[in-house]
Amino acid sequence: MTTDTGIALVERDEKGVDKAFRKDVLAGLGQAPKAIPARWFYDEEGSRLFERITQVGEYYPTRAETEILGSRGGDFAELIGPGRGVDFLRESAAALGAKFPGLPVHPVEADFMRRVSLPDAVAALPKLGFFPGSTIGNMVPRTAVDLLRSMRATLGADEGASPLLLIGMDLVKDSGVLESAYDDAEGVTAAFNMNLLTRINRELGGTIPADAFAHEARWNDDLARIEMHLVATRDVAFEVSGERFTMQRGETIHTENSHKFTPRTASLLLLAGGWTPLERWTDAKDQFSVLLARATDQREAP
Ligand code: AVJ
Repeated sequence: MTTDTGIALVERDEKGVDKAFRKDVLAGLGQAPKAIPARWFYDEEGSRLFERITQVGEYYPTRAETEILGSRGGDFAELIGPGRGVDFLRESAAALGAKFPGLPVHPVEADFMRRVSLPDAVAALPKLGFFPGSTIGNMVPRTAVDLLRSMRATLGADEGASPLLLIGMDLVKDSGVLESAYDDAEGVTAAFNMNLLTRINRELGGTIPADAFAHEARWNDDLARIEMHLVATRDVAFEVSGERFTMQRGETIHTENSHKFTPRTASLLLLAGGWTPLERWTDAKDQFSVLLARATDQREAP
């Protein structure tokens, strides 16, 4: 992968190992409790499994968000107005170009956790950021605030017309519904979680016995989030990149957080990140929300 500036996004060592992956896995397995960032789920197989998750019956977020986006086009158009540049992922660029021949598409591949420099073609346009899927929920609040702030910078807040942000945020609901959404009967989410071990074994020369681990989705009520863990079902020892690790039965590797919001916590998170909520929409069953926000101007006085 390269960025728009041609700088390699993935740094590899002489053996072709992704250095950041190895660093995160070794650090994560070396700490207590063990935890590995969720971004490493998405190798080719993980991305394919995530696509399947969006289609299983219990995983409601994608359907609920798609319902909102499909039914509220008129509201968005009215509030957003014409003439804002939109940025898209490269994978969807060709498809979008074919579907909307009149829409110029400028794909940029970059790490969105940092300020991204946008193509010159959209430099002068007022911007609308679009961040669907409740991906913001994968971050702990501190990191989510950092991301919201870097989005302000990417979209040119404090440099002319204030940018807008259309963002999907999943809602707190019955914990049984949430746990099923992250532990579907068909086992697709379990396969998605377990694939991380396969990836570690393949890419980092790991010897983790997959049969010693089970997928678990837990609702953490204090922090309002679903946690995904890989639970050791027996005492286990293994190596990764030549380093040895042991786990006791019942010990877990924490692999993902998916925070859920109420209208107030969603609003507070956006405000903390420098965005003022303007409007909020939900699907018919009130499962998921999409919010429109405007970059808040800096001010010292109340
Ligand atoms: C794409 C990150 C929003 O947290 O719901 C789905 C990922 N993990 N099932 C989510 C995911 C397990 C998903 N996000």
